[in-house]
Amino acid sequence: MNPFVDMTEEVAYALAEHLPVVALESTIISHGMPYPDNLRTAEEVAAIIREHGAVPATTAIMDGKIKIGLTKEELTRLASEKEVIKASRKDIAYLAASGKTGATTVAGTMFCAGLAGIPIFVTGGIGGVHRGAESTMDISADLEELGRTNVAVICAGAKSILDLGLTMEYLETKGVPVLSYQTDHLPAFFTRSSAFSSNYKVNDPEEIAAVIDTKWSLGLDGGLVIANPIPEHSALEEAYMNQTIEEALQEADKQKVKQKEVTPFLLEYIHKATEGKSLQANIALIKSNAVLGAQTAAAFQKLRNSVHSL
Ligand code: PSU
Ligand code: MN
Repeated sequence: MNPFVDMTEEVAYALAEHLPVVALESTIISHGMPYPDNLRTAEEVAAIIREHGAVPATTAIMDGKIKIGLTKEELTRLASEKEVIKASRKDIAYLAASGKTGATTVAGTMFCAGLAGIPIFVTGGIGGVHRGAESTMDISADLEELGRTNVAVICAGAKSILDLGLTMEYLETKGVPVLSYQTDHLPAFFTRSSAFSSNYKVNDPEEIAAVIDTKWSLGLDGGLVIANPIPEHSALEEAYMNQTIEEALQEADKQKVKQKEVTPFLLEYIHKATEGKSLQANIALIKSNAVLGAQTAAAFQKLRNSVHSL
């Protein structure tokens, strides 16, 4: 095992025994939701994953160690401390070398999960190509990571703070399949559909597991996006959300928000402007993703175990 990696016993045991494991990110805790909702949600998501037969493994860099699985104390630190660094691929080496602490984004978590050998990862929404990226070049490192690291990401699509059309183009260029769960549409995080279609509709966890397994068996390296629409009763009104997102983008422009601050700024603005409605939606969709993620991890592990026992 890599000397920088520090895995909990629970996760190490599950991996050694070929039991289903689900990786979870920590930027959603430190930068995606306010305290204490973030801590409560992280714990509830972990509980849902356990109830559905998989072991949750939240990743982060803590005091220079790449953590695979967090204790309650570590989760609480990430959820409540103000100055936690948002850790994407580019941040990991510095944080590990200097003994610092950071919460991993989708890109950061995919890297850590790949290092630990965890193929399935659950989150809320992925980063993507920002609106206006043709002049700002603001394209999330999440997309590059999806192009290179063998981890399947279960999410609720991407928020329309992004340019969803350009995000789909970029994923296509990188060879990343976008599968949508029980729908042909690309879900847009707060809403169950968008103006875009996914690449393929998938209907159950076994079908998802088969695509993942086949991809990697063929040597088609890189990730997959599995987009699970937000539960119907938690979805928000599209026109209302689009207007709020417009305001958020204008405010970010006015305040000249740049680089890694852009996404957290927009998320916080939307949270405040919707008086918590966006937070409730966020919590509902990540719990729903946790169910599908645990089921997919179980189906994928079953496939892999049956091959190994031949
Ligand atoms: N989108 C969300 N919620 C989030 C994020 C994105 O709806 O919490 C976080 C994730 O950690 C994602 C990161 O990986 O923001 C993307 O940041 P950036 O756009 O700076 O790459
Ligand atoms: Mn960016």
